[in-house]
Parts: sequence; structure tokens; C-alpha cells
Amino acid sequence: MSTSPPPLPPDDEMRGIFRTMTLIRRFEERAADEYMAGRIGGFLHLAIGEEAAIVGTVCALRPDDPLTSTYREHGQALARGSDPRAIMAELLGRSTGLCGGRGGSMHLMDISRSFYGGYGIVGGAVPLAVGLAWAARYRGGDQVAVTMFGEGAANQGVVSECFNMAGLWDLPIVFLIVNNQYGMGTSAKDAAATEDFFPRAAAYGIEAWKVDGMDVLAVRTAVSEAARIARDEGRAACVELLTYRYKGHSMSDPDTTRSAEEKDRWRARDPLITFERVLLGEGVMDAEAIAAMRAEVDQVVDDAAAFAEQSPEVPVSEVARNVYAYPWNDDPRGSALVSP
Ligand SMILES: Cc1ncc(C[n+]2csc(CCOP(=O)(O)OP(=O)(O)O)c2C)c(N)n1
Repeated sequence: MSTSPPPLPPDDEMRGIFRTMTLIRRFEERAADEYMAGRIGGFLHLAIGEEAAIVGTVCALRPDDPLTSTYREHGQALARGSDPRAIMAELLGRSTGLCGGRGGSMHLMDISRSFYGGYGIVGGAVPLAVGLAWAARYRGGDQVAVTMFGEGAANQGVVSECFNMAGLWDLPIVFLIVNNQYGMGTSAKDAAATEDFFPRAAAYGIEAWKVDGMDVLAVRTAVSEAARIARDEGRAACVELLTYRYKGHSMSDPDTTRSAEEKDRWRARDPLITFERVLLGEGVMDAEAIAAMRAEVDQVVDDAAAFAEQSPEVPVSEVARNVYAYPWNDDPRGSALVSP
């Protein structure tokens, strides 16, 4: 069998991949600033370090493939093309937000881009994706449902149930285990009986393997193959993406338990830096073009933050709209809950 690497994507796609990874990095750095300034309430989970896993996945999918993620999902929304202004406004709880400011950082969702969201419940979006895969087949479509979840979530019983259903019914679904090696502050080594997680899917007859989740092209190749298996052969696939998050679990985690040496070791493999080297080496972009791209991305992020800060907050009277099945204003029980 040939071991030569697959051909590189077209130059335009390579530039797009780099821009999206840069946008996610800069957007999340700004989100951290907004949080520290007290403009973001609740939790804020950053995926800084995991950009290759996110972008390598999204660029391997069709835009109409339904995608689910976790509470660490700003990158998926950005990569799917949701408006950075609307995402930042959602983080700040503003009425111009992607979900009207009611979901916040953990619950971004953009159905127009087949992004079925962020979820606060660990493992909670995995059965949703099984349903989306089943629905695609039921409707006669050829979409592939894709779900990204952590290695911590892989310890949840519901994930095993999902592997079983997907294996049993040969559903068009790709399970992506984003193994960033920690669940909150707990090392996967202290929480899981096995080092690798993908064999759990294999135990249910699902083709499964592991790749370097810091290498955006390796992720793209693996997810393309997994999506091909799901779309063309009509069966489930699973890929474990080995990666690392540079920040603590959320902004409220001081991240004191992981060693500086370990963090440095992973930062040395930063997906943006390694991919920049590829682009320069292959002559896809030169230093000047990269600087111009960074300046353009900075502007997009500045604009998103300014837009969000200037947007109105969601009025208290509106906070629970869409929570109940009845139209909020017409439901006397609902109104009673917020009336002073
Ligand atoms: C069902 C459930 N149990 C516990 C929690 C609290 N919790 C939030 S995130 C988390 C760790 C999950 O780790 P992992 O799945 O590896 O994802 P990561 O945060 O590393 O991206 C836990 C235990 C929760 N939100 N939901």
C-alpha cells in the first residue's frame, strides 16, 4: 500500500483553511478579553489549540451535513460561516445575537447552516446527531450527520448507546472524538480505562481510527474518508482527533494542574504555526499575504466586538421567549413568571 501523503488541497482552499483557523483564534482571544471586561456572563469555554480539529472537519463536509458540537463550539459556528457579529453578540447576551441573545456562548446554533448547536450537557448532542442521521435517511437525503464531542463525553453511557444504534442501523453518521486529553481538570489517563477511545466505536462494528488532531490536513483527509464511508457506503464511521486545549476548561478555571512543560510541548505543534509553514513552503502564501490576511481578520473581530457592545441587551421581559411551546406573550402562565 502506498504511504505517500494525499495531494494538497487547491491553493484557494488552503488559504481559506488558514484564514478560518486564524479567525477562530483571534475571535476567541477577543472573547476572553470581553469576558475579563465583564461583558460576557456565565461560562466561556475556549477551543484555542483545537483549531485544526474544527476547521479540518468542517472543510471536509458538505454545508448541508448536519453538525453538532459541545459548549466549546464558537469555532464550529465560525467555520460554518455564521456571522462573527451575531456570534459575538450572542456571547454578550445581546438581542442581535445568533440565537437572539438567549443561548449565549454554550448554545450557538445556526440551522440555516445545518449547525445544530452547542450543548451544555456532556454527551448530550451525540444522540441528537444519531437522530439527524436517521432523519436524513428517512427523508431520502444523502447528508451525513457529524458530531464532535470530547474524550470525557466518550465515557458517558449515552455515547455507547449511540455507537450501538449507529452500528446496528448502519446510519450515515461520523462520530468525532475530540481528544484534548482533559475533562475539566482531570487527565484522561485518570478517567478512562484505555488510552485510545476510538476502539469503543469499533466494538460496535463501526470503522474507527485515530489521527493527529493538530494537523489540519490530516484531519481533513480523515474526516473526508469518514464522510465518504457514511455517505457512499451508508454506514457509520468514527475518528479520534488527538489535540490539546491551551486554556483551562473555561475562563473560570485557573488551570493550575497542568505543567508548563506539557503546555509548551503542545504549543510547539501549534496548528496555525505548522500550517503557516506549509503555506510558505509550498508557495501558497508569502509573508506579506499572511500579514494582510491577519490584518483583515483583526478588522472582522474588532467589528464584531464593536457591533456586539453597541447592541441592545435582551429585555428581561423577553428572556424566556421560545422556552415554552405557547407564544410567550400570549401565555398567561409564562407572563406570570416574569411580571414584576
Ligand atoms: C452530563 C454532564 N455531566 C457533567 C457536566 C460537567 N462538565 C462540563 S464539561 C465536563 C468535562 C467534559 O470533558 P470532555 O468531554 O473531554 O470535553 P472538553 O471540555 O475537554 O472539550 C464536565 C464533567 C456536564 N456539563 N454534563
